[in-house]
Amino acid sequence: MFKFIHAADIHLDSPLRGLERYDGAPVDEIRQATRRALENLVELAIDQSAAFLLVAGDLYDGDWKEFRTGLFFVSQMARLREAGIPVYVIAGNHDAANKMTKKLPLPDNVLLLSPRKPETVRLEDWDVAIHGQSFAKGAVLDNLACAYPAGDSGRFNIGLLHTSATGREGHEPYAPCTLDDLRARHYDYWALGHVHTAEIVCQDPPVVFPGNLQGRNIRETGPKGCVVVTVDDDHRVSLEPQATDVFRWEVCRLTAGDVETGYDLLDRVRERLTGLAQAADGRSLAVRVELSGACPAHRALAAEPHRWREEIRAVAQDIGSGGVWVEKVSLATSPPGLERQSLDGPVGGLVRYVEDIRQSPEKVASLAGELTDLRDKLPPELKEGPDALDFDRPERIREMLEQVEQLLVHQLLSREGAP
Ligand SMILES: [Mn+2]
Repeated sequence: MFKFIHAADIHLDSPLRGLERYDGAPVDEIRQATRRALENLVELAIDQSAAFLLVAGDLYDGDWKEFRTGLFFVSQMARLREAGIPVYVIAGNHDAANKMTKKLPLPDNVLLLSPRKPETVRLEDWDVAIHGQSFAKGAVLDNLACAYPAGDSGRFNIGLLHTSATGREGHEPYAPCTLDDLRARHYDYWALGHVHTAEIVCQDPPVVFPGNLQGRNIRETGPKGCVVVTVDDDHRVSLEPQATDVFRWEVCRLTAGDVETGYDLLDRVRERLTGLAQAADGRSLAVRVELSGACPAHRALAAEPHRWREEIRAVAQDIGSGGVWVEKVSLATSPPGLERQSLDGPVGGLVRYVEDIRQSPEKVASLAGELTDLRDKLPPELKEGPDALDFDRPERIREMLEQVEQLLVHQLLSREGAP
């Protein structure tokens, strides 16, 4: 029996984005988060007496801005050397061989596999063979897995691969491969990297994305960490995900339904944020609060959105031992059903017109086309990042239409002096 640890996408010293401009944001905690997560990984490997550690690409976020990034990695690997734990690393698209201009000698327990061709490392103590290949350049579009060698018979064979597999939303389609491509190698475990959301692609043989070690923005939500893999004497595998993150991102989605007043809604938000803070187990949290649904409270929220956003921030402030930060509040509630239907005249017509576009994929697509010129004029923060106005995604267009509808209805009704 032996254990090993499978990690990927450490993105050491990558900035965490989305809270920089927040008053009182825990800036140091955020800046150091990827380093603390790496320390947690190293401690875990030592605690578990791991036979070895695998890093399936994107150890670094890119070329080091300063040597300190590399030195920090070296210092952590030296701790593993003292514990007798070897480390096998492949480079991914972010730290591909042609991107890294600075170099430091690695401790002799660390091996970075070749970018030229698949390399095999045999560990006699454990009867293990590790097959892997680093990315030579950032954008590898070839199917690397197909060139991996057949497994050694009798050994526990591991494939170490940075890949988008058959494609995952939000991830560049690098070193693509299918599950059949992987199966054809007859390995006992595929240690994948690149996709930041943890996923067990297949149980038999295990094909695993551990996700990244530390969430870096609101798209990387929930616990982040690595997988502890236990292999018994018959080469049966059990998987145990372990969190290594020190700062967590969450989205709190709340469908308001029957909520009567803004204060009732605050109670619901408080309850949900308390639950998230408990699950975060002492870590600081950045939460995006998304409120939707047709509810009587809508009128009050739509009348004073700025005030209710601040009320929600205030609720977050007194929750949780590690601190809860509201990354953003999205107010997308709507008037209760009856009220909505009873809208007549031009306002009712407007609501039905917007609804008609939202329901029709063709109309959404044609609207997206009309918005192309606007895209070129957007400021950078609206072109990329978590809040980007991404006109290529139909669901984003529908979301914007809903917001536009609410804004217009509210403005029109309050000008008319209607109820
Ligand atoms: Mn990657």
